[in-house]
Amino acid sequence: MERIKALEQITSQLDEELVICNIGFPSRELYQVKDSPKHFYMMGSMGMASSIGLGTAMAQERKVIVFDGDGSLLMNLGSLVTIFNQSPPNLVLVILDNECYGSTGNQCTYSATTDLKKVAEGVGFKNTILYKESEDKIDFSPVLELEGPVFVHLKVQAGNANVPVIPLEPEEIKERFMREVQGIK
Ligand SMILES: Cc1ncc(C[n+]2csc(CCOP(=O)(O)OP(=O)(O)O)c2C)c(N)n1
Ligand SMILES: [Mg+2]
Repeated sequence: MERIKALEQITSQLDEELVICNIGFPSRELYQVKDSPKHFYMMGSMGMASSIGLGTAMAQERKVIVFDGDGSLLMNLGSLVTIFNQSPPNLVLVILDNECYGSTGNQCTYSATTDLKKVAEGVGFKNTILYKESEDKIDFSPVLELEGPVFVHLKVQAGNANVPVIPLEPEEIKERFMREVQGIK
């Protein structure tokens, strides 16, 4: 499955959940398929989506879905250990694994040889789910019913959709997200 299709299918099954998305094309693709004040697009740093998701999950009760990349998770693997040990029941970490740094030209990561689901299990995650690249339908409801933290390993095709950059300033994204979390209209 293409990454944009995975994002489209999963977000169409979400309602009140907050979403934190990885830098680069994943955020651009998510913005293209669906924008919402419930979305926080991480436009600066690799590796930080999972940490921001952890903080957001711990600070309030709504469910938080993090879309992270294989490269970004590998850059900040310590975050996985912290997430497991803090164990927020409302956090779902979805790794969109295309086995490469897709947003910067498809340079290979090590996720073809290091199984990220097994890494999460080794860290201690009890609820881990794999969606293979060959799947063309994602039923996300079993994931949403599980107690967090949940680790979803979603293998996707390499390649980026032809989508424009997000026409919002980082400050705007942060401020509307904070208003949403605080329940301010
Ligand atoms: C700390 C840091 N290093 C490098 C970059 C440049 N960079 C932006 S996105 C990206 C690739 C991200 O790969 P991955 O997390 O696997 O996501 P994908 O684009 O493959 O979906 C890189 C290297 C950055 N923004 N921040
Ligand atoms: Mg990647």
